[in-house]
Amino acid sequence: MRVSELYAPTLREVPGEAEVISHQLMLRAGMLRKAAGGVYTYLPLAWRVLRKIEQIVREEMDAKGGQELLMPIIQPAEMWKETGRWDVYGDEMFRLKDRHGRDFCLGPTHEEMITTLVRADVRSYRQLPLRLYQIQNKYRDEIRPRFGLMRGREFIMKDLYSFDRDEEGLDASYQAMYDAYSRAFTRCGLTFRAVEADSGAIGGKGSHEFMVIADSGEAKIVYCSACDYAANVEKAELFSEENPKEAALPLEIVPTPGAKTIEQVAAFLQVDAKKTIKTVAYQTEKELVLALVRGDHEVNEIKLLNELKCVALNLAPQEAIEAKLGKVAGYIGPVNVVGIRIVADGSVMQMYNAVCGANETDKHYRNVNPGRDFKADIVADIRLIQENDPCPRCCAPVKTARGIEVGQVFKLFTKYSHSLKATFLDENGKEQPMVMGCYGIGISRTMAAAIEQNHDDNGIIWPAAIAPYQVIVIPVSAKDQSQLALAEKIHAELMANGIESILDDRNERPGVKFIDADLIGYPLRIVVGPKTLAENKLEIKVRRTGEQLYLTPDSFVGEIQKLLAAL
Ligand code: 9G3
Repeated sequence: MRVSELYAPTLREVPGEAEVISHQLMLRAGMLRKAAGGVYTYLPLAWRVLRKIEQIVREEMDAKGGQELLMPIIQPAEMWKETGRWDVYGDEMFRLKDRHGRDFCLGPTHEEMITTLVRADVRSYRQLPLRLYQIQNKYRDEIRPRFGLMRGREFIMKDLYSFDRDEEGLDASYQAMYDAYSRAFTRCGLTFRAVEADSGAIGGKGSHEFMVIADSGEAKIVYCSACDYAANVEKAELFSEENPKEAALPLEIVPTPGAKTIEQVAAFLQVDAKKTIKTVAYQTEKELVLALVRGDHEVNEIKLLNELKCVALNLAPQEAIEAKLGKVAGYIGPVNVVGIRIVADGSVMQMYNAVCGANETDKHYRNVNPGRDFKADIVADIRLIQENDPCPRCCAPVKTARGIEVGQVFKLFTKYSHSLKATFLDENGKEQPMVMGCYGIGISRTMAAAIEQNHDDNGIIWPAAIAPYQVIVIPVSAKDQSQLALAEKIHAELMANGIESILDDRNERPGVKFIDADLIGYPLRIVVGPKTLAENKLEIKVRRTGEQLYLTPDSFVGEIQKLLAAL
């Protein structure tokens, strides 16, 4: 390829709407152009990167028995109605009607599609396990598409679905995918961690998310400083913290004028926040509930939602609280509450002589002893893990980081095979539901994540395995025929040896060429200039390290291949 022919309109300025570096750099490097909010055209350089990521993923899927197919993007509503999900996903689902008025959606995911396909043809245990996957556009009408490809409304996903005869088979598929993901992201040159993730209503150890560690990541993860524990904060479990035993003192109500927040109450009553109970009122689709955590902790709303087995969970609006407890916002508490379910974090139930709201304005209770002064309908781990909390595996302090979710592996068990009646006959001719897993990789998001993790002030630094081209050859002056001729020769020899080279044959000042090469992020740069001819040496620059080295024009290919293998 020649830069003079390449469609990669680079920009000097950073477009205003781009908030994260990967979005800024893909626009500036002439890789991406926006068609609409969250909808992009991948220009040639980006498409070359995406195809490399896809190919790495394909190889790892195939190595684990994956069979690639391609399902429709447009999906009939009927199958979504069969699983009851047509009405669960509201505006996030792109819906349309055909000319006969029949309902369809643009596929946000393909559990319904793949299970409907397999149930028609798989009748016997002999046909299992099956691991079927596709690499295809997905559509989700995000309320606020942003961060470029990180949260788009159309994005490329590899989604694989496994069908096994039992949970043992599912565990094997899950492990196979877990390993394949680790290999694929390693080959893409990414630093990532697999973290335990919330598996929703299915619960259990049903899901891991693969996170590329980056400050711009939307996901918050915790990882242990001592063992290999790592989890999405939504999922991270916690011990109930024991407290030193105290004699239960008599309950008393005390005036706390204007002290509403934990900090205000703790200061007013001269107690540590750890001795207060934080009461938060939530509204589900069924009821108002009170969630209790220790004053220095936060409610983990995903855990609470899973405990309550509800579909919607929001902070209760003032009027809902008043209807049940009166005008006492800021002073609510669990003591003497009737007709409202109370969910308490385990650590609350270990407290002695605590402080909590008295359900009276400007009043709090002291010496509250859980069990004596109030009962909890549910006692569970509903608190949000925080930096330095004890690791649930080894008690060492946990650290927090932000991550970009690039992959997710998920045990579905019989969730879809049950609702869609995808069954097979076992050895004894008994009808059994297939046991499923689903496994997604955000291909386009992985490209963005690679940039988030590999860039500097001059632009992108591509890992060699996914770079749009591996080497750029730059004649210092394209007007100098001898320089251009030698550059052409070098370029041709690289290509002849299977190295993807691009030649910057533009009639531009060398500085402009160097700036563009650094912005686009080719791993290696070979400069052909006056010195090359006079002293018979090629100047090589390694983009990642800035290292400069010299090779002789008649034996450079081997060295270039060695350099690339390490990048
Ligand atoms: C929808 C819409 C958005 C969605 C879903 C359905 C997320 C939906 C979860 C998954 C689970 C796995 C296979 C690949 C890996 C992830 N957003 N999910 O089911 F209708 Cl509008 O997609 N699916």
